[in-house]
Amino acid sequence: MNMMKNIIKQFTIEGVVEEIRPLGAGHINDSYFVLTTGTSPNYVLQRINHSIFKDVDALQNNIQRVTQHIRKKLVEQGESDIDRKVLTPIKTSNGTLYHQTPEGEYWRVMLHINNSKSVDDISPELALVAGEAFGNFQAMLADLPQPPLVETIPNFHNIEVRLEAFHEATKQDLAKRAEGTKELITELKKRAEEMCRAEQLYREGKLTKRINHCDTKVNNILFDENNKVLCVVDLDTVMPGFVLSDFGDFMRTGANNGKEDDENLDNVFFRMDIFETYAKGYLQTARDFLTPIEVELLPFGAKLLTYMQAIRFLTDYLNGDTYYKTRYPEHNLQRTKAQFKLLQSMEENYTQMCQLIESL
Ligand code: GN1
Ligand code: MG
Repeated sequence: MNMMKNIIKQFTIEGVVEEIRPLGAGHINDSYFVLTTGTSPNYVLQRINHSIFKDVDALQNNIQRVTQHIRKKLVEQGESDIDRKVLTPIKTSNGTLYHQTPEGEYWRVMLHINNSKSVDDISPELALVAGEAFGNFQAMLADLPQPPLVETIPNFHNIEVRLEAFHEATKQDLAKRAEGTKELITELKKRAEEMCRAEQLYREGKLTKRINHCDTKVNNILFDENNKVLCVVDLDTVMPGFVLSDFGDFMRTGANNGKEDDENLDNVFFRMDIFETYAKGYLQTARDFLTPIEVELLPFGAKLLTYMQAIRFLTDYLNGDTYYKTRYPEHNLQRTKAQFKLLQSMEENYTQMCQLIESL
């Protein structure tokens, strides 16, 4: 606590810090809520996971460019209450976007968005506005001036690279867990070729890359008291990619009836009602820039991102849990099982999903 009070002092914040407490449930960075006295703004303090985000400078620079660009758009649109509609990074007294401690830790601060909430259980009505919000996010960033954003994690959503890492993990079997997961490994390998379709289309010049959020989990949208979307958060992975990523990752989280790591797999199945309204909302704000093939591939995107997440969780399990924070020894395995169950449920609904997109 004292250590964190010292860190927050490095940043140009207003007011007097009253309390610092843990915040949120991210798997990568550590987040804290910084409460100040009186009417001064509150803040979010984060320790950046530097073993995952190796180039913190580039990371913070991306976020600065993205938030400034969105802010400019909001001003032009005559929006009010802009500090609640886009993240505001806070600089250190040296003018830098992060603070490095003598121990080599990296910390950053942003304004906390007051009276906001994230939801894990979404309704069709919320899915509609969430779809609009993520479509709008892509639309606003479509004309971000050059140079391109840095890939903060190279090949982040490249399934071919993820599969290589997976195959390597099954071979090396560092944690001696391959035998116990044989069936899952076989099931996932069966689908590998199909899942490389987007990368293949990209190589053939038929599918383009745009700026994506690349972590459109349902809880990365903040809503206000009246369930209006305020803002998209967690901008660490905003980078060029397929729009399938953002559409798919929302489906993976928002349209899952269960939890990402649900211990009861009966809870885990794909919700067509969420798919339908999210797709409607998304197409409303994104239709202008999407190409026909991007639209056609949206249902595939849902499968792809769910599959990719299963591969990533299982790879981490096989490697001995070095990437994701885990709460118990088999956590990554449970996550894999839940993602795989969701994938199977999407497979069952696939024809219907495609028909729906066509009808929209
Ligand atoms: C990680 O930390 P969080 O929850 O924002 C991960 C995402 C995964 C997600 C799975 C940088 O996101 O890619 O989809 O966990 N972020 C990184 O819940 O790897
Ligand atoms: Mg994230």
